[in-house]
Amino acid sequence: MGVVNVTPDSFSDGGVNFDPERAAETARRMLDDGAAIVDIGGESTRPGAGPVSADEELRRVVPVLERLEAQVPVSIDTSKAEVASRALELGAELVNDVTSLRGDPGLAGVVADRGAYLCLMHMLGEPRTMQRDPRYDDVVAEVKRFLEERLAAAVEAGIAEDRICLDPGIGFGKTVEHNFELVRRLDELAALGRPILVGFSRKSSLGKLLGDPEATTGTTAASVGAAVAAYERGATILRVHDVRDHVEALTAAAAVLG
Ligand code: HH2
Repeated sequence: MGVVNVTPDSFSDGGVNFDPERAAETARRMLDDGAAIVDIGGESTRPGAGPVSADEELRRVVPVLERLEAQVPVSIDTSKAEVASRALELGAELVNDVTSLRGDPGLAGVVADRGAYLCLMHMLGEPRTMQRDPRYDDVVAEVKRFLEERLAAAVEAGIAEDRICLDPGIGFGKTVEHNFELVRRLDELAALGRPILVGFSRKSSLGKLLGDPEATTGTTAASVGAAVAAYERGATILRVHDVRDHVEALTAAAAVLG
């Protein structure tokens, strides 16, 4: 899954794809580079980020979706029913909701009515405050319990279980060690029976691991290392910014692992 942030302020690619023409070009290039789907988002959820209105989010993503003319497999990274609804009309097939249907009471109905795919992600708190001293007794057990409960709520709301994937939410209310432990024990989340999505790409834990305690991003090489490890532990969808590097590495890893 290639990441296209149509935002001025995303943590690693803020501003790069803010222009709709440029964003559409990036999305097409990611497909050429081997992405199966591109995740288009109009709201940054980086630590400290504040919310964006539905009107502003629509102003950002609709021109990109229009340019792609439903010719590219698209995931819409949004928590808002109104944005998801318009994106699905314009050809998106998956709704990637970092709030796991807790942000907008109308979103579950939109996903259910349209028969869209859905990603449910774990987040502790909200982006504005989530990195202030996150604590768990057992991070994997708690994330698993949360995802199990949100999966049940989504199914209860009429969304077909076989359309749902789950995501531990790397960096969303977690320390460096929490993030690595979640990938190390990913098999426990995979035991929920749904495909697992992991988004470690460029995240600050990778920069911190490599010795910079103030890092806000990680390198491509470190991202690829984390993605290959996640794949080996059972991840089936890797959400990444540098598509070609990841596709090459994962192709080699798949050949070795068989
Ligand atoms: N991470 C980000 C955004 N959306 N969605 C899922 N399912 N999983 C993730 O790990 C995830 C996500 C944050 O990364 P990015 O989109 O690059 O940055 P920003 O939120 O600043 O736009």
